[in-house]
Amino acid sequence: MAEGHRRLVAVSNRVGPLNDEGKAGGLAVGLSDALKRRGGLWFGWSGNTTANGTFGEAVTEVEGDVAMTTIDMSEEELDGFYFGYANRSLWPLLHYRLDLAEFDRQSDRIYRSVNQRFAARLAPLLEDDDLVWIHDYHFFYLGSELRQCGFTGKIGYFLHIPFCAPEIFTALPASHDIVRSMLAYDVIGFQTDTDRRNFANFCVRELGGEKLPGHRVRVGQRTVVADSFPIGIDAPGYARFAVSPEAGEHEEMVREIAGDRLQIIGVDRMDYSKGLVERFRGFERLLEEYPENRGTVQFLQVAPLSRSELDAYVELRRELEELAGHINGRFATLDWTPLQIMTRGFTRRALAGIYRAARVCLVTPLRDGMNLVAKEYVAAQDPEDPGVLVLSRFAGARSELKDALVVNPYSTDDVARALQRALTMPLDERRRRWEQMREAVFHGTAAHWCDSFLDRLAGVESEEDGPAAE
Ligand code: GDG
Repeated sequence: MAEGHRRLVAVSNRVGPLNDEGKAGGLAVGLSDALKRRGGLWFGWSGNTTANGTFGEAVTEVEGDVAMTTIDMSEEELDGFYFGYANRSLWPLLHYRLDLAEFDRQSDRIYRSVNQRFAARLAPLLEDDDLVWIHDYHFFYLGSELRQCGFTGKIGYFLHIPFCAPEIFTALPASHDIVRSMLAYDVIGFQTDTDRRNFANFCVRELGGEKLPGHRVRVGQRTVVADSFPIGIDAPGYARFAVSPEAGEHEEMVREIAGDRLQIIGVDRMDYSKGLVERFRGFERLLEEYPENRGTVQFLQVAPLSRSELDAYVELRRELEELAGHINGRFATLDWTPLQIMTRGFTRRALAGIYRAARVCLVTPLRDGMNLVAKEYVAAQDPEDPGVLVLSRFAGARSELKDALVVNPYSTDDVARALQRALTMPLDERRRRWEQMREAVFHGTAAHWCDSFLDRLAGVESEEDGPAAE
């Protein structure tokens, strides 16, 4: 690691956990791995709100070489910043759901002020040769706010979710402010080439910028690197999880309950971007069009509740439960329930065992930055008898997992056909496809993602020859 001597300072909305247990999501797993290997500081929100309505002081806990510094925010800030701007405006917009995006100036104002306050608390903790790495759509303005506080060291930014087409992004009233402020970063990382291109095209078309060789973009006097760095998983670690005793118990349990039936699995936070309604309809179509599957397959959807404070998520849960009831009502027999949906989560090891027991994994988001479930499913398979991945063309993972069965998740027929093909695929074809995907997952690991981003950040010459042009 060329930049090994520099301290890593990672910033994300939620901080920790550092261990590999519990229900940590993709971002936490990738970052905790990086921090455990290199040491450093992890900065973010504590998960708590202050009783007295003020923004809290920074509190630090140290575990080994990693310091975790968190701050509280007020209820009003949480509401405007997190539930409001981040999850009612940015999340739907960046996932191409303009129909669900809400824009109001109050949450825009709070989002900016929370970014400013995070910067004010973080800046005094920074040293000039730190590598600061800011994560995700909660903190678009944080880099420029840190510059306002006088920090002149390297700052990188990684967007975990898609960067939508400029035609969509311009609907956001603050779209120009956001992209201009992003120019304060030295390296801006995206999951895929499509996201990187969308960002560069926005700079060209909306801000009069130009694309330069080496995946750089110039706007006015300011040049930044805007490139893709696809995130991965700790593949060897995950493969070990899948043969751990806890995984084994769960694998056994699923196999026992399934008996001779083939198991189909889906694992997603309950989020409208994951295409769950369309997926359930695809499963229903399978049972309609290919009746030989009635009584011989079963579908388990694990869907831990997420952001249940927001109406769109409450509505989604209602719709999914109703649809599951409808499908079961229509096809169930006394001894067979076709579809089961579970909103409780599992430990990571248990989940690895469940993946291993499933013949097919359905990963059919309508849009997804990457989708780590697809990679985990591949890593968890038994090499002698691997399952089949059905993958949306709109998941970032699609560009690496070329031997998945790729579907258009909006097409019920396409999903049903792919499911039928997956359920009837001969062992030699399953093995051949899985081996290609395994190769990709073991090549593009979380460690690789992290090192390639930080090497690029450490190596970049600052091309700050003045503020971005107006
Ligand atoms: C965002 C982007 C991008 C799920 N259920 C349980 C559980 N999970 C874990 C999975 C996986 C993680 O949550 C979900 O990661 P994804 O990548 O699939 O999706 P998002 O949460 O939307 O993540 C995404 C990611 O950031 C990283 O950049 O890939 O595109 O949207 O690790 O296993 N974990 C446990 N129990 C569960 O029930 N323990």
